[in-house]
Amino acid sequence: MIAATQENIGMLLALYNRMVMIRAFEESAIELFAKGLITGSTHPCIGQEAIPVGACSALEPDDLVLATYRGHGAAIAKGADPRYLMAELLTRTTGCCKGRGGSMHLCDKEKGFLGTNAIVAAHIPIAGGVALSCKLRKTRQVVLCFFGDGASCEGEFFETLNMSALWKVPLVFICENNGYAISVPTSASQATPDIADRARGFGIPAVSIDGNDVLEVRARTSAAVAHARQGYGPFMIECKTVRWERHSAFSAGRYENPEEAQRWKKVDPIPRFAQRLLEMGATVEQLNTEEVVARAAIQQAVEFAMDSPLPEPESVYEGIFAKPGT
Ligand SMILES: Cc1ncc(C[n+]2csc(CCOP(=O)(O)OP(=O)(O)O)c2C)c(N)n1
Ligand SMILES: [Mg+2]
Repeated sequence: MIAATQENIGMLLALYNRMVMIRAFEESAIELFAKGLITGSTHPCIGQEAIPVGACSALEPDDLVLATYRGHGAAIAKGADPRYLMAELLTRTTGCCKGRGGSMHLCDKEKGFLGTNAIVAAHIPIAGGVALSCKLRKTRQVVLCFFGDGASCEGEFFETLNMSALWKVPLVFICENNGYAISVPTSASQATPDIADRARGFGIPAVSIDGNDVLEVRARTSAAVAHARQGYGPFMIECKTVRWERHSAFSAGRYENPEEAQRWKKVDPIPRFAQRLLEMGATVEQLNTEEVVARAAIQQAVEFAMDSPLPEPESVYEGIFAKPGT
């Protein structure tokens, strides 16, 4: 329980700002995709903002994060500049990966954001390796790995659970259980209702929580991060949430039932947190100010990206291969 002091309200308003910023970023991404300005695909995390914001707010700045292709929000929550992220979505030279990655491959090493990945579950063993490196080098950093319910059916997930538990690496698994893998509901792919049970099977402590409650996500992640930092090994938090109206900005993965497509709105974490903030003593003006500031930052990010050049065709191999010896 967080006391309603002015200092705490300031911190909570900053979380609210981040959630609105992510929402605005995703709304812009959908708009730009519809205009044909984003090539490939883009996977909004609309309705799931409480998870990256709550979880990343429990980290120290030098802790490390890996996420999925639905990871724009995780990148923003870890502190990556939305201008460079938006420029990456539009494959501009100013993008965080110089326009080589696009929407599904965002990275900001300076901010400890080690990347999103288009291959389902492929980043989970990478996160295990990063956590092992932190342990061997005694850096005291903790690694946070976001992944979906669909990814939790992949062998790489189980292998990483096993080895990370065996080697007690400082890794926190954050499952974003949004109930669907494209068009497959978890009821058709999971034998048990809680994905957290799988971690327990490997001796990893795990909890299933309401992923649309940003303060719950923050509190649980803080405890898990402390556990990992103290050398007790991995921890898993299953955040139950509801996916937005389709899998990606493409029409693929739409819910067949139109009512289901709107289900996320009933549990939207942003108005829910706004209500909580008002009850804790924040004012409507304060919330409005955060909203205006967050949306203006994304408007600037879009303008920055649109004004940035596309890479020259002859630069196609630049920044792709490591130079020998580096
Ligand atoms: C190894 C692999 N298999 C299949 C795909 C195609 N694919 C892309 S997203 C996705 C669903 C993943 O669902 P989930 O892990 O629940 O994440 P969500 O999209 O719900 O965030 C699939 C099967 C892929 N990208 N990689
Ligand atoms: Mg899913």
